[in-house]
Amino acid sequence: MIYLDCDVLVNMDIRDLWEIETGGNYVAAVVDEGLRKQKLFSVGGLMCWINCCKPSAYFNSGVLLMNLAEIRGMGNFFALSVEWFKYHPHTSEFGDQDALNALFFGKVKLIDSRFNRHKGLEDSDLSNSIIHMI
Ligand SMILES: [Mn+2]
Repeated sequence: MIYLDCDVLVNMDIRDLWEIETGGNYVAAVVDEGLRKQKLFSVGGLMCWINCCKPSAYFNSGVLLMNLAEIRGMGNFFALSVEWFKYHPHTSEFGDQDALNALFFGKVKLIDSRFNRHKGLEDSDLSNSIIHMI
């Protein structure tokens, strides 16, 4: 299943995303540039560890290719999400994105940045991309 935020513009053939092999992973997604640049021993980096995973593996949840068969194998995903929020009431900065990174950690396929390109990046080539506004 493909999930797209409401603030994305698909400026490419969506089949390029659909045809990516997720393998045994829960999801294929693009690394979150904002967090990837955080040093591990920075406030942002440590918060990332506390919430879910290492900054270099933290993905942006605005564009997802989800492997529903694998995800269903986790059990009751809704209950797992609620449980995660119960234990992270004060540290979660990015809400659902933190929860997804925590629950999918270790089974994420990171894909090319053209599948979730942020509009604000000056050096971004927006052709043949999925453009994400925020
Ligand atoms: Mn968005």
